[in-house]
Amino acid sequence: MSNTNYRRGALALLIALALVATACGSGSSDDVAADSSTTTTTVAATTTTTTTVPPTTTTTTIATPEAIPIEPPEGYELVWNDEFDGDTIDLDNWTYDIGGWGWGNGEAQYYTDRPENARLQNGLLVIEGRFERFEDNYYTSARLKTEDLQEFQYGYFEARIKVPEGKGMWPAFWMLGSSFERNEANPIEANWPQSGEIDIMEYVGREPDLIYGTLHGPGYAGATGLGQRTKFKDVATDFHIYAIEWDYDGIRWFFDGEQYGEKSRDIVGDRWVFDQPFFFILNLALGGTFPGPIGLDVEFPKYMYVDYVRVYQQVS
Ligand SMILES: [Ca+2]
Repeated sequence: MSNTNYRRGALALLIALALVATACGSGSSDDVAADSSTTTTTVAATTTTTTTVPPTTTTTTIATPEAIPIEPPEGYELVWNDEFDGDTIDLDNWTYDIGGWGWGNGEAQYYTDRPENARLQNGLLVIEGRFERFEDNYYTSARLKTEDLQEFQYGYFEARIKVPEGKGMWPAFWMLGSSFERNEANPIEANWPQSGEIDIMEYVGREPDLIYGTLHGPGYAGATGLGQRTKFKDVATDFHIYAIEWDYDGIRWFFDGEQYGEKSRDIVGDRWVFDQPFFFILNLALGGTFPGPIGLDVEFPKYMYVDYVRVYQQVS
């Protein structure tokens, strides 16, 4: 999910397209050239843009889905979970990534920590993608993480999630290595992918029947990540359980309890970086190089619902 290099080309393309759109949208550059015999101040006036963003609608959410009891896999026990049953997000478990710089992927949203974008309702974590002007962005959403709060090495990790459909939607349940560090002065710079990334689930609305599970590390990041995907019709119409089983030997991916992929440490030799604690990230990105542009027919707000996150580890 997190990435820098291979997506920069597309980001540059998006910026170029935006510049072209701005130039065309002003509808005045020709007029300026024709009417002005000098290059004086008329340009500033004609390039003023007005942007109308429709008001956001009142939020709605779905009812609590039928409960699934906590049931550790054979040989495992529950070591941590968040069922999202309270009134407010538990800040002993979660913190926020905040900002609108594209997150290395040309993403369109500004991530906030406002309840408009992330809250608990009906026993669910609700992440809401909104079409609204915020700072320099035209969309908002949320990205929650357990960094420095809940980090785990090895185990069986699962979340029950209902993803939103629609072109440009990019919900994800994933992990970064606890050694991950971002350069605050230049956030695109980080020690990724050396720090490692485990994508338990990625979903892009333009491929509505596909679920992606991927590893990123040194020499196998971004477009060359070690991935697999599984096909399931109408993924976005219901809750599903997305999980991995991770041990010293490798990582295996599950969709509703069925294994659909496996990556063993042997395939990358000493470039395997999955022997340290990792933290969780839950987010709904909007647009960007992996999902592509947000569809013109997409109706906001969009919701990603998470019923729980559960961590099991082997009984010692
Ligand atoms: Ca719940």
